[in-house]
Amino acid sequence: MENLEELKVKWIEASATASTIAALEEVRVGALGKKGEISALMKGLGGLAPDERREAGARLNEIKDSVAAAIETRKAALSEAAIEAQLAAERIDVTLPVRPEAEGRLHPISQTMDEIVLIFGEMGFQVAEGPDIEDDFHNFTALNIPPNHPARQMHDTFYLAGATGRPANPSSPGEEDGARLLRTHTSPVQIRTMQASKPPLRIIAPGRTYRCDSDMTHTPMFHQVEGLVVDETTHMGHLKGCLIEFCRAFFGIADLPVRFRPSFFPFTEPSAEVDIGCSRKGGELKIGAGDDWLEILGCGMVHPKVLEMCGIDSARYQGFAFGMGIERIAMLKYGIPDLRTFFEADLRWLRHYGFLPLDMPNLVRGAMR
Ligand code: 2U9
Repeated sequence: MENLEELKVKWIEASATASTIAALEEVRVGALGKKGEISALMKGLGGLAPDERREAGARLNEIKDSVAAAIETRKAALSEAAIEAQLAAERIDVTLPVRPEAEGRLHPISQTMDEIVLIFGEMGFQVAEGPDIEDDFHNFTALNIPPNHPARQMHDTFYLAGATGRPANPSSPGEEDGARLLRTHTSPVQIRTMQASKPPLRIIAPGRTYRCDSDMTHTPMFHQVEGLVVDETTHMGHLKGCLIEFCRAFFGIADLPVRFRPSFFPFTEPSAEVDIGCSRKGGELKIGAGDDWLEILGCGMVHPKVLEMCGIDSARYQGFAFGMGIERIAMLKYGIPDLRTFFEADLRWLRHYGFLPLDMPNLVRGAMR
């Protein structure tokens, strides 16, 4: 009997100290398996006298149950610990920033366009789009640009070659109204919008434009955003309020000085150019400070002839329009010194001047870095 007590203590201790499920299984096999120590003793009961067999059998059954219970208890504890360890190993902190840090960058042109769309979007403008390949009517004629205007010359505009693309008279390409060309401004988008829908209109047209020009400050393809508002009571005060508000929101300077200087465009009358206050002291440009001026966009009241050519009654409706070069205002806002670098697809440049995809512009923090 004393031996049996030792046997019980031995296997219960072995169960309690098994450090893995596999080790515990070895304990179970050693004690209770077919050839296990306790099973073997039970098999040997047959050789005992009836009284002894009854007593030893009861004792062995009690030991077997105790060891089995100890094994179950340990098994539950080990399983629980295994699950806890797995959960700890697989834990993910969803509040951590994305890793590894994104490699891609948004091009400053995309970022600047997003910012412009956001500001005008808040003012109630809708974004309009149109084709890059245009015809003479939508790019020039409907904008009151006369047939011999310099912009229509071959050396300023990319005309498309081919049956319908080649101008009838190369020195005066506009004579063939069906001539196809790469749009020189996004204005044809506004022309098409006016032809297709009735006022009131409030749209901006961002996109690529093309001019036959290439030097330090011009690239053959560049980006513009133009805007157009047409309604019955639209006047110069609306134009000024809208553009002053835009300049201040875009540069993130609440009291940015803005002035309107008389100018001329065939498609607007009166026309103006818009300057913002700056300083150029010591050769360094600072926007919003000092007593110097910097031109950033052009604008005006839509010429009545332009409204009429798009089927809008100029006696009832008036409109204002504006246009700006995106590269130019991106360079000013983000201190990019050389226009041509926008188009070099240099990854080092993009890493320096580009924007993180999640660094979305918003009105409070107009994408300032
Ligand atoms: C319609 C009527 C009028 C758009 C306008 C400007 C003045 C302007 C330049 C800025 C720099 C082009 O990129 S740039 O070279 N644009 O100064 N654009 S008013 O006027 C329109 C447009 C469409 C139907």
